Amino acid sequence: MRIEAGLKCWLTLVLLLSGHAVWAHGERNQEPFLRMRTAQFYDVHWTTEKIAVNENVVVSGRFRLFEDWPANLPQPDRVFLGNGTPGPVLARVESYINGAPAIQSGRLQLNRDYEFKTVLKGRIPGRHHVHPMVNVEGAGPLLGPGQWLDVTGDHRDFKLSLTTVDGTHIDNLETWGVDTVLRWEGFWILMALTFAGWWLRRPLLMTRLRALELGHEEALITRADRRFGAIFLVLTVLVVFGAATWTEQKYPRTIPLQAGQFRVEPLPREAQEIVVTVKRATYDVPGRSMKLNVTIHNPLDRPVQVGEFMTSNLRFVNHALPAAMARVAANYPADLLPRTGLTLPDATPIAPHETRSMLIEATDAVWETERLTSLLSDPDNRVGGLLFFYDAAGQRAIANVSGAIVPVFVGS
Ligand SMILES: [Cu+2]
Repeated sequence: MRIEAGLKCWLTLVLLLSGHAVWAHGERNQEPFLRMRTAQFYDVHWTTEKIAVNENVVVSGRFRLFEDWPANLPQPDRVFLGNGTPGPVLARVESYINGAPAIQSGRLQLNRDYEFKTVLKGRIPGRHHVHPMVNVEGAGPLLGPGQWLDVTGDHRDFKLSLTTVDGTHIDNLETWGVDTVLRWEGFWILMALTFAGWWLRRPLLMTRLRALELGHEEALITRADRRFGAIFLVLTVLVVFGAATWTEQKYPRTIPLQAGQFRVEPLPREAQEIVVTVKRATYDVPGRSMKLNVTIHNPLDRPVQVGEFMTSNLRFVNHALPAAMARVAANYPADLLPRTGLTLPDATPIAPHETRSMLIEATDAVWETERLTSLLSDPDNRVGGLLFFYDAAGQRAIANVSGAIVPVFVGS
């Protein structure tokens, strides 16, 4: 009783101290190198923030597998498109990479972009944080940005209906065939208990050991035991064979689970890409500010401006650039949009073919709240992200940014 009361007290305290953001599900605990230098998600869009059980939400967008992929992680040779939610609260009914079904896993390429789309169906009511996610074999789940989704209704109404390739209509995949499975499980458990029971009803262990020591092991197995064993063996084989034949007849057309991999071409590359070289990157610990000293080469025939720095799903947007602001949807998760955005001491457009050294500052407490400052104690000490540029017509170009980062502990 006292323990229970104590627990309740602690829980209440934790609830009181926590904002709603604490209801996330561990994405902030991933090491910064996993979040900054693997899958860079952008243009992520959720069709709605509220659905009922059985209704769909579509999560779509793009991701780039970062060029400066951490050396300690396996390459993306087997990648699976999933969704990051707290448990099976949504059923993924469709998934695509570059328009091709992504039911299987497949190999993707580094430094290339992919377009994804997942259709998720409400299953368990509640308020859930929904992320797009790619799973890379050996590297684990790599999460995109998370959006809150309200699922209303009753879990008991959930239905996953489909029609198989041979025309069989399955009313609810959640319960389909479960009776048969339970019946067979029950049958085999009964068989096992009967077999074990036959032997267990005898005197055990010490008595048998004594008989063995005296050389009377023949007396331990009677004629009845042998007959029972033989009948049991024949019965087991007959049941297995009979059941297989019955199943074969009931479901004449079955397709084995597909163990192959899908193949998909990445999105086409830009003919000419803006090159960003990090000369010096520092993180000002007291000022909570990341400062990137970069050299930018613009190979295009039109001037461009820096519009956004994106890392670890955080979007530092240049508020002074309308083209960049236009890319931020009104319902985009506010916790991923640092309020001050991107600070550029020199924001003048970079002329065609110009190479410019410039300072890019991303200042916000979010570095702490998102626990990205632990990057400074990562053994490889590297920062990574994407820099988005826009020309006068609002056309976008994306560049990789990566380099070593040094902490600065004394404020300037
Ligand atoms: Cu989340």
